[in-house]
Amino acid sequence: MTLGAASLSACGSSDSGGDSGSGGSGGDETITMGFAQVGAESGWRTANTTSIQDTAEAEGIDLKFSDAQQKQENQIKAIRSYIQQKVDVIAFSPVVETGWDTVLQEAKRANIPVILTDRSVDSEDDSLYATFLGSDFVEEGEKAGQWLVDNASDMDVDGDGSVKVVQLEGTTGSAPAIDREEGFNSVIGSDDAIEVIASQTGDFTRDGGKKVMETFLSSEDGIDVVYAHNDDMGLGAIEAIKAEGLTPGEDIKIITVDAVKDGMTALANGEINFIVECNPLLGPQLMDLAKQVVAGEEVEKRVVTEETTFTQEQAKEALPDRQY
Ligand code: GYE
Repeated sequence: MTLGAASLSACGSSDSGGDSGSGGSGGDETITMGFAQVGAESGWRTANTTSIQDTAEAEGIDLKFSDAQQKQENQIKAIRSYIQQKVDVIAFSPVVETGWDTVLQEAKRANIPVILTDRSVDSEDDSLYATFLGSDFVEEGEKAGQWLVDNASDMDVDGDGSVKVVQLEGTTGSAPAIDREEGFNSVIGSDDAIEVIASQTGDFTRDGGKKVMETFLSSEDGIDVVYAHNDDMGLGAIEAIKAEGLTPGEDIKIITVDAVKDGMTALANGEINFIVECNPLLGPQLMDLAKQVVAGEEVEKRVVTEETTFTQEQAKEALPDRQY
């Protein structure tokens, strides 16, 4: 904690090396942010990127943006280049949870504060970042599991007394894949009839979801439910299910996470059965936090975004006003 405060105030002094040197009062001094994005793997990510870019522009923040194509080494390279360029603040969404300490120590030594956005890191040393802004992925997994438990009798499509689930995991080692699985399992454990019979990564992409689902359909008998860690993989699974001559949402039930427009449309059309929302519009909160951190103000170490869930009926109501 003390270390965190030290790195925040030290950042104020690096800021005074900037153009006006007015000392972080939030006056007319332009803040430069380096943002290392995960990639462009999903509809969620696209909406997240747009939110960050649009808000930076609206707030007059000079944004340096890079897309790591889902590779940790690319993100590390981008962060190192932001350190070299002496940006005022670095923000990034770590593709996987582990392996960040070295580069984060480099940022800390350079007195550049870091804001974790959307995904967190698994590190013993929480002085390596100023704050983490993002969803509670464990809770999202629990919400998905709870809906399945509450609707278990309708989910046993073949009526054999057991609910057989296949899971499409997000990127291996990523916070949302780890936490959404954990949250889901912790809740379905309360119902002996529910069983995860197969689980594999689809890397959060539509194509990945489709390919893994094709494999499941040929290797597993009696699949009742797909639990996909995001909408895109669920949408890919829908294609695979249709190609088998089956009806998604009826012959095989589908639960996903995100609630982006394509997912919500499939939910409203009856092809998906339930979606847990994960809000990608982090730009406004991120830019607020960046201003505070650069000004040397104390911020909460953890800022959780607020989210809901959607049934098919609720998706029909929400769709017309959906921004992404
Ligand atoms: O759910 C998925 C994206 O980290 C919350 O990443 C994000 C996840 C999101 O690829 O669609």
